[in-house]
Amino acid sequence: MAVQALRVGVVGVGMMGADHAERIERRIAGASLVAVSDPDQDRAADLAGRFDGVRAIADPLALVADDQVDAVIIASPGFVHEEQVLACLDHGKPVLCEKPLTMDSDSSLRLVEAEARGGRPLVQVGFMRRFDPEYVQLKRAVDSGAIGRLLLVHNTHRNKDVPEGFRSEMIVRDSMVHEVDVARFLFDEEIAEITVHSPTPTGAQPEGVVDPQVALFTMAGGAIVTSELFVKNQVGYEVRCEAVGERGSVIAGASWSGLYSTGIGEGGGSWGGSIPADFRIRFERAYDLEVQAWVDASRRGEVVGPTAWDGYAATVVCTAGMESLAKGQPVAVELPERPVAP
Ligand code: ISE
Repeated sequence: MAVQALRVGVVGVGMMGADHAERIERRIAGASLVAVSDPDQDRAADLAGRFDGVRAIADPLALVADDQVDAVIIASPGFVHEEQVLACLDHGKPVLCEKPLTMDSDSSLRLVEAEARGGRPLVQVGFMRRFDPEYVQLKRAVDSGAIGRLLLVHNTHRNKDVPEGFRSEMIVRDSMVHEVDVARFLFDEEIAEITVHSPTPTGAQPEGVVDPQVALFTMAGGAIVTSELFVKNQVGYEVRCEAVGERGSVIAGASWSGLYSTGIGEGGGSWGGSIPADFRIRFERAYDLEVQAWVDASRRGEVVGPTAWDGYAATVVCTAGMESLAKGQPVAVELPERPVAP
């Protein structure tokens, strides 16, 4: 392992990027924050000013190219990910890119191909549920055979609120993308078909916003995954996943769930403990473990966790999901052969 700490630059310091910058500086071993970049230069300067020796660099591509930056976290909006990840690949720098990898399948595939051409894996995608201790245990239980063959997975994913201007397809691309990755992760299989249903919408969203949504994924081997997405439940953040095998089931996230009392009484629901409103609290440990794993692997010259291919496959499934939402029909998911390094 390299003796030097990994010098990290963070591109995009909105809610998630600022959280990661703070994490690198305060909670991650073997790494230090050296630079940040954001189109809002005041925001970048404010954040940089909170830590010693951190520079705000206006141009994100200049941050990537900077010779004081060894590795990059990208937490900018998805529509600028392609050029920023490509820049990391061109400079041979490890990159942790927040989801979605990109906004459309072609650009995600271009990143997979560019990484394969470079002959060295460099991209980890920010599907942090794979690092959440409960999801890790659930995956272990499935892989150990303890519950027999995996037959069904049921996901619940509820957010308290969403920003103004939220649209129905963002539920698929920004929220359901996590369940897409969870399904592929648990089954070690691709998703063959997706149907997104639109039940009676909540009156809390503007007219025309389809919330909640219920998706059915048919896995390549025939198993079914259900995913409820409800992004304005007005109460708190609830995410859980139940895997059902031939002889038993396992749930991740039960201790963070409202179950019977969500929405009853003042100040949000509770069940044993409290239900946070914010995903950064629910998944704080997962983010810490994810970023620590990325730093450790980068210092070894490796990539662990979700790859560019996982990010690409998720983009393809979500694109099919948005088509299904619009047409009200199942849509098949087609993936090409996975590119390999020459
Ligand atoms: C957000 O971007 C996330 O990634 C959260 O994990 C998810 O729960 C939320 O719905 C997304 O908007």
